[in-house]
Amino acid sequence: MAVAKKKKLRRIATEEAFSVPEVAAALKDVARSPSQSLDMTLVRRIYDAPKDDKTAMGALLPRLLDLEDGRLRDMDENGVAMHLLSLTAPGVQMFDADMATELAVVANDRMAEVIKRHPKRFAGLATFAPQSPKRAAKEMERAIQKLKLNGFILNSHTNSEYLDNAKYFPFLEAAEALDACIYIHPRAPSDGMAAPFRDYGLDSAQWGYGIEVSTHAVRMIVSGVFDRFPKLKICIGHMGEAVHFWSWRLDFMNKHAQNRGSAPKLKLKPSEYLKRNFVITTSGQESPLALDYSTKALGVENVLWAIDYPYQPTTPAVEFMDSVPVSDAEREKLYHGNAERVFHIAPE
Ligand code: 1WB
Ligand code: MN
Repeated sequence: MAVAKKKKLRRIATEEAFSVPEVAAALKDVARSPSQSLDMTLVRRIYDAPKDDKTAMGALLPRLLDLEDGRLRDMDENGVAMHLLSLTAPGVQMFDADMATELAVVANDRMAEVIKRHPKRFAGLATFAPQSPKRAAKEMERAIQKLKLNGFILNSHTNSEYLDNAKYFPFLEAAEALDACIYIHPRAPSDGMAAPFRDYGLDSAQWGYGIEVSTHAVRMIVSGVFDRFPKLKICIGHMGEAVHFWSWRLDFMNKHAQNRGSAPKLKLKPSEYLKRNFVITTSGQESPLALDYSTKALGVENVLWAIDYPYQPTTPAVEFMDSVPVSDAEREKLYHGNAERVFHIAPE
């Protein structure tokens, strides 16, 4: 029996990837470039795959580009009401500033058209080009005010730099003023820490992605970004990339680092910024034990359901959230209530 018929729940999935032909073509050019970035392994496999590639990797690009056929069918078959769409990693962050800025507009326009055709099935996180922070802030305003999109996607570092860098403050200020959450999605670890991730398949989802984004989140916290932008909201996937598992030690050791002058003085403890400025999603991390820890550490209000389509299958993600031992009220929050609040999606 289809899950949809078993339980009537509004399932909003919050880390669901897509691409557009223009970005895919530009990434194919990146795949053929001499870049040493650790992302190249995946970029080559997905965007410059041999024509006869019948592996799961070979099937990814058509699924990323398909927004209204196979994707809607997959959602219907699994009782998924809505995908919160985001341009897939590495987004526009491997292009030069002008190209990245132009392609962000193209991707946002295309996504907004699809949402307009299916307003009950799709919402979307807007892309922007961090390479040009002032133009990024402009595109953010357009995305929220004109395209009515729901927040932003950032694929972690840009040219190995992180959001604690003051050059990025113009768009952090914009995101805060727009009351729009920035979802920090993984890409492969930045150049300076790439070496131990180059073998054993550690570059991407197995391990490198989590280390990259957790490091990004911790850099933002300990640098004082959230004292400067106290209302800024950041979302991180994969059950919070384990950052909140470190809460106690972060608090303890950050105090030491402050006292010896290695870290700036902060108004709050790291764990307090985690609760105030972050939400997490369950994308591709279907562990009841990790979910239980997360809701206890961060509050059930701060945990949102996600699939990680098309990189992870939908059915187990639905079975996971349908069956975890939480109350009905908590399941409603995890499945849709929190997503509606954080990403300004109209409740039904
Ligand atoms: C994978 C996962 C590859 C994600 C990706 O390429 C992204 C993977 C951009 O499982 O290999 C993802 O978004 O989680
Ligand atoms: Mn993902």
